[in-house]
Amino acid sequence: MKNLKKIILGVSALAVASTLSINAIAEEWRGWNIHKPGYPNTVAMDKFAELLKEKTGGEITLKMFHSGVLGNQPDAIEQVRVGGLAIGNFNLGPIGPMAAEANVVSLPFIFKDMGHMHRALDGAAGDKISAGMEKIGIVALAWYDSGARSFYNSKKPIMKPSDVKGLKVRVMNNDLYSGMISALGGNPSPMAFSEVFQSLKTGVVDGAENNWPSYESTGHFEVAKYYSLSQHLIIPECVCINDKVYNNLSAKNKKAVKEAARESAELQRALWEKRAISSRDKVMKAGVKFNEIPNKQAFMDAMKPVHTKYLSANPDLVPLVNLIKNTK
Ligand code: GTR
Repeated sequence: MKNLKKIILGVSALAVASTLSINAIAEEWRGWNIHKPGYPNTVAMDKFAELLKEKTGGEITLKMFHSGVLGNQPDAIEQVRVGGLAIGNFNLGPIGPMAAEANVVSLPFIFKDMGHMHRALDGAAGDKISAGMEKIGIVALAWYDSGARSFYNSKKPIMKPSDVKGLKVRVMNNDLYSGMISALGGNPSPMAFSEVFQSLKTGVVDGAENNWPSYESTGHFEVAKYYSLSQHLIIPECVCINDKVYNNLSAKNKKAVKEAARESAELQRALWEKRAISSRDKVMKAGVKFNEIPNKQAFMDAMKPVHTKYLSANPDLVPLVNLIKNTK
């Protein structure tokens, strides 16, 4: 009897040990992405999963969930923070309210153009932003592009700041964006990305703001025909991972994960450039009423109070803002 017990214990210990070693060598991660199939980020995140498997010799696999099926973006960010999800492709906009340093990219017109944003993110400012994100449990593995966001609406062309007056404009969840619309005299309406089409269609909101590919892929162009090239926000995106998941990896796998994310970012940026053009062409052909902004400085001046208010409430971020502004 005693011997039998010993044997049973021995066998179950062996079973536990082998499960542990299986867990140690094979990890399956879940990843969140808001975009549809074919969108540059979707293709690039699938590539990331493929490279991850290849570079870790199958030790890590990533199952991607696209089209926001795992929930809205602020919730998904929270899930990556607490480890309910391992990976997400996030826009820094909704990360900003949780990580102060990441929020500076949401100050309107802080970047002059895409080149300026890339140089800042790839340099010292990017390191400070990453460090701020690590404080909330998120490691940024690589940066994706998201173009420049401009206003669109169903009512009229926006040529000057006062044209926004009285318009109900959807924004992402971030007080800086609400402040930006209020500064122009509009009514900000924070709302999940997935709800915007219906809200535009039924007149719950008059307009929103986004880059060409999202304006096109969501079908917003069908229900909000005026696109006005304000380019007021250039917000980078990240391939983000839960810090514990990342820090528990072997040095070899950490390197593999970073490499896979960076290679996927190269692909995303190349696809982005093409998609920005093809999306613009597609919506133009569909009859979108497009206009340039004759005097962008007027928008910068009108949105200046957003910077002043934010930096007086967060004086410790002034050096980071200056670092970005002075990045050549
Ligand atoms: C897109 C971005 C998404 C999401 C969306 C939005 O450009 O890629 O992550 O932030 O905008 O407006 O909610």
